[in-house]
Amino acid sequence: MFNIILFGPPGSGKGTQSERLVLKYGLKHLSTGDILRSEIAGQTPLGSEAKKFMDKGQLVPDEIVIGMISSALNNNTQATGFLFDGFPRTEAQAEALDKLLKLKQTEIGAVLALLVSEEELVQRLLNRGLTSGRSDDNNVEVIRARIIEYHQKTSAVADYYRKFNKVFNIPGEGSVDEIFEGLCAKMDEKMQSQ
Ligand code: B4P
Repeated sequence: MFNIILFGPPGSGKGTQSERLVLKYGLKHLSTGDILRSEIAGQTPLGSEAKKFMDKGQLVPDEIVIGMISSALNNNTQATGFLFDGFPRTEAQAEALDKLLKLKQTEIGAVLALLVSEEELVQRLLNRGLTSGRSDDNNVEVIRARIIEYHQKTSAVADYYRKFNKVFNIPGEGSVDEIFEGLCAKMDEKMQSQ
């Protein structure tokens, strides 16, 4: 089983590249952002709680997202590997994920970190906001708040996995194809050395 985390700030291409990586490597895609948006669309109690945070550009509380990932792992016992997209986003989430994977006698094989400048992130998210209908994409202040949350809480996740030599930086600017090639080169190298 080979599990990866696709890591990076909001708008760095995690969702875009995840779609391609899961097709190529047969991984099960787990995106906490997608799960939260489907809870909001289904008007569930979890969704209405999460929306309060997402609309302000804040992270949803750890206990909510850790519970979601725990259920998703239990519901996908046949998976041959997971791609975690947008999770973990805090050190507490990273520690919880490691414990959940250990119970399943597996671990994170690599953290692929997409590097993108802040101005490019803001531009991409504003562009997506023109068509996505996402309330967290169409307001520059909310976008900046998401980037601040990333620096204050999420960048520590990379430091956590760096202690285990699992973080690999991948250039995240350029065409979607070029970035995908960079990701695949590192994936292939890590899978072969496993
Ligand atoms: P997410 O759904 O994870 O969304 P994201 O970080 O905004 O986007 P992503 O990085 O996947 O987007 P992509 O670059 O592909 O999170 C949304 C919110 O949910 C969070 O703010 C938080 O509130 C909550 N949440 C989710 N997980 C959580 C957790 N674990 N804990 C707490 N809260 C959590 O796409 C961006 C745009 O760039 C697209 O329009 C795309 O087409 C474009 N793009 C992609 N690659 C490009 C390229 N190479 N060149 C130009 N444009 C590109």
